[in-house]
Amino acid sequence: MTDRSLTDPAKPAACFAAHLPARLSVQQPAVAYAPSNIALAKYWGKRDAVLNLPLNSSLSISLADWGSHTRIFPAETAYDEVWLNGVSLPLDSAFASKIICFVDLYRREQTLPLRIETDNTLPTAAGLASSASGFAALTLALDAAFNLKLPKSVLSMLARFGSGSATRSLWHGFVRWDRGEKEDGSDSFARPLMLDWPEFRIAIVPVDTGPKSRSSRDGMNHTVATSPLFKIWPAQAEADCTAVHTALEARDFATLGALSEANALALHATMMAARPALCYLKPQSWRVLEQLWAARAEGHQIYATMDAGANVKLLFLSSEEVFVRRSFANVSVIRPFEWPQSWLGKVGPGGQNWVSKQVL
Ligand code: 2P0
Repeated sequence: MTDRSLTDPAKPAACFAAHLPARLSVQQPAVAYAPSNIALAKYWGKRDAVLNLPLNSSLSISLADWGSHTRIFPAETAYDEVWLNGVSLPLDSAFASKIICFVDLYRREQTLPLRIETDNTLPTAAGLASSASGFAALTLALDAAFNLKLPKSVLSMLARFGSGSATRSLWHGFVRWDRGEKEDGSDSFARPLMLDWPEFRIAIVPVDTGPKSRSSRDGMNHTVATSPLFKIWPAQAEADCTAVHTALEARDFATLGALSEANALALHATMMAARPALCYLKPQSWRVLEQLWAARAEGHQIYATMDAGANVKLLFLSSEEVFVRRSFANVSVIRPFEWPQSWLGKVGPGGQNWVSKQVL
């Protein structure tokens, strides 16, 4: 499968045009924040690479104050400027090109040079990818800068063109991205689950914090194209997503943890069966899993999930936090339902948490 999601202009352009005014102007400098997220039921494989539509639904937990802040201003020159963590990037760098391709989907033929600054709060040592929070924050900031006031469901759909996992980073807490059925992707966006679980914890056990050997997008496309095990993935992944959602609603942590771990291991099995094999996990990842399984055999309710990288994420409730901090080296514990109110804005009704986009 070729990846043309940002280079084949026709279908994405139609999708953006359906929600944008004919002409845009930067109404105001804008700033936005979006959290990163970890999927408990994973997205892996596309049913349409151009529209970046997933083969299966997925469900994630957002990482509170681990995420991306993005600021947008009119550029002072005729050219875009892209800054990452305080450093100005060459426009032909991979990061800047992706950002500019995404912003061009909004601008279409208009000349509207922007200065786009992103600061990630994700600790580099945690080895987490920032594309989910980065594209979600960019989508929110563009909405504010162009004064579009689009509904969150539409923002989630637009963020999908930057990165699939970004669809889920527009809210705090648990978020579900429905794969959708329509060919044009207009029903493929995420929604927050009205579910607070203050005791829920996620921890990152860093194994390899360097750059990935292969991007998730490449790895995903390679797995779909060559792995004989991938045939069973879409149906199993959809069933896992439904079951994870049900376990969450029942606050059944043991079932939720077991399902999430099985779903992640099945994902890695499809990759390992690809030809040639794709193995993101390292010997140290397996050692962490062995340690976790030994702890579980002794009664600790701790489960694991892994993404397109070697790091292991632990899922547990607050009653295990002391044990996890004591047992796993260099672990970072995240409390997904706690974040600094001062800069994240309002908390919505029913305990639902809204990412704010703040206008300067
Ligand atoms: C997920 N991952 O659900 C899965 C699990 C990685 C493993 O979404 O091609 O960067 O930009 O849509 O979102 C990472 O893939 O891929 C991802 P694109 P993305 O979190």
